[in-house]
Amino acid sequence: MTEEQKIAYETNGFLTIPGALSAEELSEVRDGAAKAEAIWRADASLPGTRSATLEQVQAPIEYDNRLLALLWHPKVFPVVRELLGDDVSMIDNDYFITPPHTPSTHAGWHHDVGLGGIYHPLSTVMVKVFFLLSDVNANSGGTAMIPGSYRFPQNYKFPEVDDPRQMPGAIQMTGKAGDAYLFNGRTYHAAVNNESDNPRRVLIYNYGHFWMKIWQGYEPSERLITEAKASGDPVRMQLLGIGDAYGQRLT
Ligand SMILES: O=C(O)CCC(=O)C(=O)O
Repeated sequence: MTEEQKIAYETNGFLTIPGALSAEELSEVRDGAAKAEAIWRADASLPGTRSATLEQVQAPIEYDNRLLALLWHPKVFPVVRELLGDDVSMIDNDYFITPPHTPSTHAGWHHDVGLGGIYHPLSTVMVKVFFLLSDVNANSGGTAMIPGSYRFPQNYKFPEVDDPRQMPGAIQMTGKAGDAYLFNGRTYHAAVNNESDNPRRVLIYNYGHFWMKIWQGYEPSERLITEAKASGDPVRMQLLGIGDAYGQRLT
């Protein structure tokens, strides 16, 4: 990480990586996401949420290897590894499509992580990355965050609000397709309503430590495990949970 990135992350608990995907990568990833979406729409038994507030293609890495490879994207993954450490691993992954004119938010204010036995304000337990596949402005259903909230005392009581935008001190993550942002899973965040005429499209990759369980429903398929082992790539294997629970780390 650059000094600027370190200071921004330490201050806010989040970081933006403008232009994380080149134009060519964005085009490939959009193509992969469109294929995943088409398969998912054609078969209602495939996992994910289908509602007026969110369409969630669960575990997009199962649908297209271009979406899988974003897990170790060379501009983003090294930052995640630096933040979490060499025992970094995948916790879950999603493709979120927020429909235009949502009746309400799909995600009110929350922390992603609150595990027992850990004092979270001093810990980095999860880091979540968003890749924007569409331009996101302040009214197109993006993520809102409270800067610095990952360090707030564990028992801090945030105000309750009806609309996520009413939260005092909140900022909105906006950006262009191809940009990425990431945040410490303890950073207090929400999604705002999509008031625009266009769907918001984001790929989400959540990382934790190797000893943590992969979120239920996101355990990699036998196919992904077999292919990862055949690749011999230590990063790919570790990210998919292959290794010893308490000894596994990248060198
Ligand atoms: O859709 C968003 O921007 C927020 C999603 C969210 O709250 C989460 O992934 O935990």
